[in-house]
Amino acid sequence: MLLGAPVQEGTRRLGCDMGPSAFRAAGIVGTLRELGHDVIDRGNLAPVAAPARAHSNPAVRSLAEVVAWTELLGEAVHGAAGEGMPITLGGDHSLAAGTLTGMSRHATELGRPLFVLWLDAHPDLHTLDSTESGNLHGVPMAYATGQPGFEGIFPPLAAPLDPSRVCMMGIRSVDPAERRTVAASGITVHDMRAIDEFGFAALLRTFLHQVEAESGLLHVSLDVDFLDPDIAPGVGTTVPGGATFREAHLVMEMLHECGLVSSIDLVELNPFLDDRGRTARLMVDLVASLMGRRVLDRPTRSY
Ligand code: EXY
Ligand code: MN
Ligand code: MN
Ligand code: MN
Repeated sequence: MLLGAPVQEGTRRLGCDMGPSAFRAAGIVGTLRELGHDVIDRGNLAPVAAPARAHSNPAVRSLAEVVAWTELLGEAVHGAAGEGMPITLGGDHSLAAGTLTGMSRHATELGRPLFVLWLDAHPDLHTLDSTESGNLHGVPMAYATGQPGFEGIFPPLAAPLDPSRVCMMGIRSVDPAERRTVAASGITVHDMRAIDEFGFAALLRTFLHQVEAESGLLHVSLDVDFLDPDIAPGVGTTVPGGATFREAHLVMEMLHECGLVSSIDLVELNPFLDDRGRTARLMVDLVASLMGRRVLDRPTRSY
């Protein structure tokens, strides 16, 4: 099920709210239907306006709007998860606070652990107190893993993510406060240095084996800036040295073959910065690989 989430409030750079339209213009519905999937496009969601709320950190901005999106997406993704695989079309990465709220509730109801694969140049691990930019697309993983300061502001999660069930890949831009959280939290963070040395396949295989061993649900959060800017310019937070075309497709192909993916976020696409839809089309192609497109028939396999 496709959920359009034109979330813009988590970043100052305008354009992410056009992301859902760009995914549709790049043919995401037809591409998935050609692979045999029964695709329901729920259209774009829109939260009711919320009264502005300040925070003791003066840099924090659009807090009320991001909280409203979190509540709305939590409900929508929880409902969609009961009917199939929610694919949330962003919108900036603050939307992951909502999708993870919904999937946390769904996994808890099923009595299964929730795992997250975070594909991003950034760990998005700032708290409301530590963020310097005040852009809330930099905080969703701090919220989802139960870091302090979100209580009473964001909706409570059915169960905070166990950091040992979070794997980040592609990381190459980490702020000092996030560096401290990474060191203290137990989240598995494979920065591009680790990827260079060990490769995506070996590191991902280890994580997927853990998900399978615990009969977990796997939520995949794919930030466009995970990819190298040379192949994906349509994003506001580019960082050189990202995943190549084939590395990204390999990750998606392995995710399909493991059969463990329960839900997906596609975030930070900014069509205003794109090059004639090139990034949008690449993201749709990556989703096709995640959803089973292959050059040759390959058996699914256990990890
Ligand atoms: N860590 C920086 C900040 O907090 O502003 C940059 C965050 C970029 C977040 C994008 C969504 O991945
Ligand atoms: Mn991100
Ligand atoms: Mn449910
Ligand atoms: Mn990012």
